[in-house]
Amino acid sequence: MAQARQAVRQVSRKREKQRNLQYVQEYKPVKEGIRYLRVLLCGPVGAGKSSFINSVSNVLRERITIPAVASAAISDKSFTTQYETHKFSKGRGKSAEFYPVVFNDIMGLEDGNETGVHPDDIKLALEGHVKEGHKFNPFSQLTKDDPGYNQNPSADDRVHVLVSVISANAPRINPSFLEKMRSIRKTASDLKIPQMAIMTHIDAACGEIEKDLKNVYKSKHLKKKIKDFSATLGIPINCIFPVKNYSEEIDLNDDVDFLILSALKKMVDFGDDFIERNC
Ligand SMILES: Nc1nc2c(ncn2[C@@H]2O[C@H](COP(=O)(O)OP(=O)(O)O)[C@@H](O)[C@H]2O)c(=O)[nH]1
Ligand SMILES: [Mg+2]
Repeated sequence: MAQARQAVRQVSRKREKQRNLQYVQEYKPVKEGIRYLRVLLCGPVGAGKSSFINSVSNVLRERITIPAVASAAISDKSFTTQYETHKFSKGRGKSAEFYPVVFNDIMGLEDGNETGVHPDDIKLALEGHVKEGHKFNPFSQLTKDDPGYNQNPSADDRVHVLVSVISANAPRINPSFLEKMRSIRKTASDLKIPQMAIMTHIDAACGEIEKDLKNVYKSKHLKKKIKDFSATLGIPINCIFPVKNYSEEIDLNDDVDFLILSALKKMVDFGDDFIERNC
């Protein structure tokens, strides 16, 4: 009996995954002049931002793809705070194009002004004022005369959804990170940009989840983590999505995909609402 119930659950999860996959693969912004729905991932070094972007690439393209962003050389890579848009190719050869959902990531929020991107620069990024390829300087903010400053951002240079990225395995959230994140979230709220969060490393944080990702909604430990995070950052619990990123896997896995897709679908929905109302 229990086995039969489990089998039914498994089938319905697979269906939901397939539905969400099709939904994000087929998504297109309907507003004229908007080619891209832009998601900005924001969080400390090592939280799993690059891995999430790679995971989205794997899920959308339905195979393990070569990482667009390497995470191995963490010491150098993480501090090259260049503003770069990550796109995912759709189709192959001559007919290749890009999915309309694109990602930027900004890191190093937790280390004071020595390595992190200044919150004011992140605010400029939200409004689309940061040009592609601009290298953030933690010691001096981007100004209007800078070549990296985009004077006239188009509607798709702007950020359409802000996602905080946090590791479930971090012992505590750094207070200086929290303060900066709050100030960025305030700006995003003023701009009416929708906000949500993903909690990564859920496998590393909880043995039960590591054994079976399907235990994600049963884990008391994770529930508490999400509740605490919601309280400190002020993001509602239902806008915090637990994910396990692809890191060492050789093949795709339905349970990993399921969580990535739940988060991704929400990003698309939130971003699309913003585009509809404000662009
Ligand atoms: N176990 C596990 N490892 C992860 C997860 N997400 C990222 N990692 C690993 O954590 C490290 C930092 O991730 P990375 O994506 O580079 O973080 P970033 O600095 O935020 O871009 C890398 O070694 C990843 O393989 C996850 O969900 N689970
Ligand atoms: Mg990274």
